[in-house]
Amino acid sequence: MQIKEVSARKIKDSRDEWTIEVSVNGCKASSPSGTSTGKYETPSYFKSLDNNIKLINNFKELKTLEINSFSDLSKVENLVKKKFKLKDAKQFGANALFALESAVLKALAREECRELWEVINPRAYHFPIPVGNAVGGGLHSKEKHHPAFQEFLLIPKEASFCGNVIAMTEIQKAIGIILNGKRKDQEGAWETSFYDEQILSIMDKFKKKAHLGIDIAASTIYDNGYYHYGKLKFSISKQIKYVNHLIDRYHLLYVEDPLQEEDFQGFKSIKKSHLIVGDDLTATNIERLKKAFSMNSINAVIIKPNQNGSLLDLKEIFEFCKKKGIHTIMSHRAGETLDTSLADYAFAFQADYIKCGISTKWRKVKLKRLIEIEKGIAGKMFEKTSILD
Ligand code: 2PG
Ligand code: MG
Repeated sequence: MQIKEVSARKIKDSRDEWTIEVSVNGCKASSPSGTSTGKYETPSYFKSLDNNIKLINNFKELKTLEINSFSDLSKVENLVKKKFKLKDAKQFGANALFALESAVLKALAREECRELWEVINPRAYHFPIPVGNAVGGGLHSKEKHHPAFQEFLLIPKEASFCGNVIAMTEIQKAIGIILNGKRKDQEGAWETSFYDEQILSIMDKFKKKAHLGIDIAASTIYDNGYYHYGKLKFSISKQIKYVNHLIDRYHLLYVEDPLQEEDFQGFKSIKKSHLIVGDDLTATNIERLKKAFSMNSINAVIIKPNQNGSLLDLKEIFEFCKKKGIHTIMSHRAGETLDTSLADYAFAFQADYIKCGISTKWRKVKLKRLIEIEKGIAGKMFEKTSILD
């Protein structure tokens, strides 16, 4: 596929904030952004969003590129490095590079009449399990008195992706009735002024249908050696004890960022019988992931494409995780666009889980896209084995 057209503009995300959208041969891709951003994320832009837009709109050399496979994205990255004299293409800005690469792949998929995921991995077959944010707190909440933890998560137990989406949607509605939920936060999770453990006790009632998880996003409650819960402050060892107690008490299957983003050592002391997930700790950065793995800090990792920028890096991260038995969770951001490519990437890279919310249109489009892929695959299998032949 010859790149014939490239342009960039800014669009609003789900929080009404500006983000980048790139078009390649008429195929559009955009980048989300976080609210609780990790210190070690690749910067989103090269100086500024407006600067990236200007640079992409004047990047004529891109139109000399011929892209015929996923690995040809290296041609894009090499050109970015050469043109802007960068050591690493990611210095162009993670949001800008991700939207550019994603638009290139979408254009290739359209030219080849294939699905986006097929361009990366035509042999993909396994569907991720959704990890749905049912109740929100932390920096994602606008309530004056809100839970300290950022996300209270449902991990449903049905056999199909579609069944899992239906289950978690119904459970979130039922939880909303108990909480007397009126509003939803940035990610479509219920806003509430209930305390963390009250919410966990409510969610525990649904344990037959879904495992429970939490994203503590602990960097956001950490300051000067202590974790802050309103007027209470926990030392590091008390926080570790508290998290281990919650894991046992509520049978938590999943705990994301239980400690702040520097504390590889502390993460070692969190029980690994369940999923102990690095997000701000690892920041979708292969070096930090390797360190976290070698120190036994985590056994699962959040992977956010816009936290890194390079889809080639993402592939390497997934390969490393598969080799080492680290569970993978492809994840959305608090500020999302209506781009559905996250669903295709989760399937193409065979992520074990996808965290992309439960409700509001920005989250639902991604769930629907995976249901569409699931239906398409089931249809193809039926054609192959059709008893009607
Ligand atoms: C997280 C994410 C997404 P944010 O912490 O896992 O849920 O939040 O996009 O604000 O970083
Ligand atoms: Mg997180």
